[in-house]
Amino acid sequence: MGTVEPQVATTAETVTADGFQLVIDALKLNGIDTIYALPGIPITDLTRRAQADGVRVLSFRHEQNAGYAASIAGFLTQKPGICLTVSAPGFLNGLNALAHATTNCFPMILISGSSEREIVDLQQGDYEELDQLAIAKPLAKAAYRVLHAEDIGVGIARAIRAAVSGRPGGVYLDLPAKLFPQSIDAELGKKSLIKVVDAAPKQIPAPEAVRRALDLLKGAKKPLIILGKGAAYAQADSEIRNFIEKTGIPYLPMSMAKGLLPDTHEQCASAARSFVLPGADVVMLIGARLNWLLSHGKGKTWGGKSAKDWGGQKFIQVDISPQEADSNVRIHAPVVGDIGSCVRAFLAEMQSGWAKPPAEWLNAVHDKKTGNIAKMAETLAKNPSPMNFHSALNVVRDIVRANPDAILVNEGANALDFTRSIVDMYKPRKRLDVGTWGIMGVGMGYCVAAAVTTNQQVIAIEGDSAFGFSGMEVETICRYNLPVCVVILNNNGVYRGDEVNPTGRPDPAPLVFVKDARYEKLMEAFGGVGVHVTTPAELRKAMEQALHSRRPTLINAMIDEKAGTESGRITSLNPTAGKKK
Ligand code: ADP
Ligand code: TPW
Repeated sequence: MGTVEPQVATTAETVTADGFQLVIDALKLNGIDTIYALPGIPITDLTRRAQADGVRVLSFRHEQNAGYAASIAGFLTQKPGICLTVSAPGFLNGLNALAHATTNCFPMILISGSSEREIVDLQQGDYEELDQLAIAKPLAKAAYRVLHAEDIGVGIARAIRAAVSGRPGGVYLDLPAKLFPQSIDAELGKKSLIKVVDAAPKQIPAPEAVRRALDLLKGAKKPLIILGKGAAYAQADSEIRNFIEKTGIPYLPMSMAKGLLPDTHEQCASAARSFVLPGADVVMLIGARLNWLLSHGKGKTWGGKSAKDWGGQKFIQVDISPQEADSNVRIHAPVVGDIGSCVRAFLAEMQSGWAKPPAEWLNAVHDKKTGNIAKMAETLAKNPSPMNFHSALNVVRDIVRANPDAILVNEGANALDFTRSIVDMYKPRKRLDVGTWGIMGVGMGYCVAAAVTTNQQVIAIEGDSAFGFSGMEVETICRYNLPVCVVILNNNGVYRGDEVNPTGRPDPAPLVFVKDARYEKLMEAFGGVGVHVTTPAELRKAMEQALHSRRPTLINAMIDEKAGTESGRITSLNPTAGKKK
């Protein structure tokens, strides 16, 4: 321990390569240049030697955050993000992020060291014994174990293909401790490695599926297009924009698809969401699932009479997964393929001419949208004391408009919902948030990966509860001196901070935190800049300084503790809050 080992061992007769080296070489051969890790037995030397060999190794304080970083690196780059952990507890800490990657369709590989197979299988009690492969399987798109050094090349190649091809997802790769010191002839080792060719092959949609979809869209009186994060992932930005503009159809971006076209685009219907969903007659989904975030395509949101009623829309679904269609409601026109190829096929087919949707529909959407934007502008212009979500986010909105290349990381409940609706995004893949599960804890891991993979300024808008899940990684942000500005919208608790313990006993209510906590001091503890602000003017100044300096900064923005709704916008899913009404 403690020294960098030589890359190859030389004896009198042969030159050998060990398992450590082959793993590093296999990753490098496939263009993987960054690992999000937390060292320990048996992968300590893997982190050390990877760094010595030119791989960027970002070392975290908790594996969950390393895993979230890897997952979002996968989303941003289309290459699998690599998370490297120790066995049993480290693996389990990383597993959350692996499941998150699978759920969100992000390509990621969780590589965990593991204990001795013979002892694990007989349950004889090894150091950190756990049957990791079996546990990972149901949560991963694929899971593999490599036992012999000569199979490392195949193991890494299979993991990469599984992560990025088709619908992307999380892959688990189990590397037992005994694998790393195994030596094989260096030449043989080199030959055993595989450079994966065409890891995510194009999937061309069938011409009849393309025509069926366009015929349906053409015949619509009130068409709508919904862009999901699959569309953002696909990196077919100009084709998607051309397609939307050529159709003239209003579109709604899902949260992480915001900015694919600027939110200020005249066809963007975000400000008229509750009008266009029930109003539309034909809806084209591009890289978005009809899951809970879209009320499963039915119920009152879609104009249905009750929670289970269909609203009568006809759906076109563009997705790489052939199994996705009909998951919730009937899909009249599934188009299976990668989004770039599908949209190109639509554009080619539309050469023969395309009429814009009826003016009646476009005008109705426009009027609704203009009215709602005007109402919001009034709210944003207010300057209440204490500061509330709106007055704080009005500042963030201006800062993002002035810095459209900055990446916005966002988590919380109210902090999430208000930011999503108030802060316009102008470029693709600039908004990263809680995703399909609405998960808290992605914040600081996402910030690290966003800064590292893009070198852009990162702004994180965090609820005070949300921040707590990954807060210790501000040390990581300071250690690597990343241009991250964290803004905590601090209302003293989960959702809000004014609840009291009804018994009168000294324990605070379960949703309430220490009042007026000085989170900014956490950043100062590691050499970053901490700022405590109570007004929009102070917030603006602090954010401008952070972006100008690119220094790690944490702004503790004090918000009215009475501001905020329980569960934010999803109160309807909360049984207790529902009963209270
Ligand atoms: P959102 O949460 O933004 O609505 P989802 O995560 O529900 O988005 O849906 C993303 C969809 O995009 C998934 O069904 C996935 O199969 C699909 N997808 C991901 N990448 C591609 C791609 N390159 N081409 C086509 N579909 C894709
Ligand atoms: C892994 C449940 C959803 S939102 C939230 C929690 C705990 C925090 C809301 O408070 P916050 O934001 O962040 O201060 P705000 O603006 O409303 O005050 N554990 C996980 N994921 C989720 N979603 C939860 C718990 C939850």
